[in-house]
Amino acid sequence: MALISLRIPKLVCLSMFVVNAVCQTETSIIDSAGCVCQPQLTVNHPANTGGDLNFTNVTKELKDVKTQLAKLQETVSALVGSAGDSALLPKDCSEALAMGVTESGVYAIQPLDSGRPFNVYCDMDTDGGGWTVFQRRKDGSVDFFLNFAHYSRGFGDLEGDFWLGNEFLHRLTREGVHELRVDLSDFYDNNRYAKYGLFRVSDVSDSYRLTVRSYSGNAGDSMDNQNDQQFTTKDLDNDLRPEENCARRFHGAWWYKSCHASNLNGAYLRGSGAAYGRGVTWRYWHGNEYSLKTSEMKIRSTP
Ligand SMILES: [Ca+2]
Repeated sequence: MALISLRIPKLVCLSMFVVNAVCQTETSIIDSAGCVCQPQLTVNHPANTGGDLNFTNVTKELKDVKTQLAKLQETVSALVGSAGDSALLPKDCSEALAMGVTESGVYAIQPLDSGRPFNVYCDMDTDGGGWTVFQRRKDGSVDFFLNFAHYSRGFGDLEGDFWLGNEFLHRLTREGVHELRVDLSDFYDNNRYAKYGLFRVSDVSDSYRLTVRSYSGNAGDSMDNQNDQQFTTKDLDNDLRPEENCARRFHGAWWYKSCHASNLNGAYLRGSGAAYGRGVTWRYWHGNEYSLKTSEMKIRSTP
């Protein structure tokens, strides 16, 4: 006698009449709720007549199962899709903070534009938290003397020394008002900061021109000199110094004018005696011949 063996999951209702009903029993073929519940179903071949479940019925049940599986797959796909939906990501670290994230670290964000999400380091500890960090110098382990394309897309390690990328900076600051905070330390473990009420970076067609205004803090205003300047790298001279590239002269990449009062992407020269203006400098704290130990630049959207 030919047999067709059909394995179906226990306690799953497969009837087209009752969906998602709880089966009454594991042993009956069709229970009172109209469900097919038996874990292993043995069906007679049509040639062997008799019984309620003939081949036609089983074929119909199989079609129903197939339909329900397809629907289930659609539902699961939709759920997985929504779980990865960038619309659920915060637009920046300040929104992440508002959503309840209180630990500093790396998080995915999605600015309010059509671009892709990307990872940033959120500083949730300093000055109320919610800061999206875009630059860090910590130990000199990363070479910052790089070209325009590197600075556009960013480089380094978000947990260590890095530049997030001018394209991301533009995407983060194109809408709304953002403040800038610069945290600095020297090799005597002194800390200073500079804060600016307005910070914005234009797009690549304007060479990521900087807008920075409204200083407060205790490090001195060493960004004002760079306000309204385009970004200059060793391979793209956008500065106002004629016949010389400020990035090459001062071994950095910055919003040089002609040239700078700060050079936080400069060479990591470790403290005093650094070559004039070439180190990680902040003129109105330690002057141009002292290369700072650490630097962090971060932005936060303001309500
Ligand atoms: Ca020049």
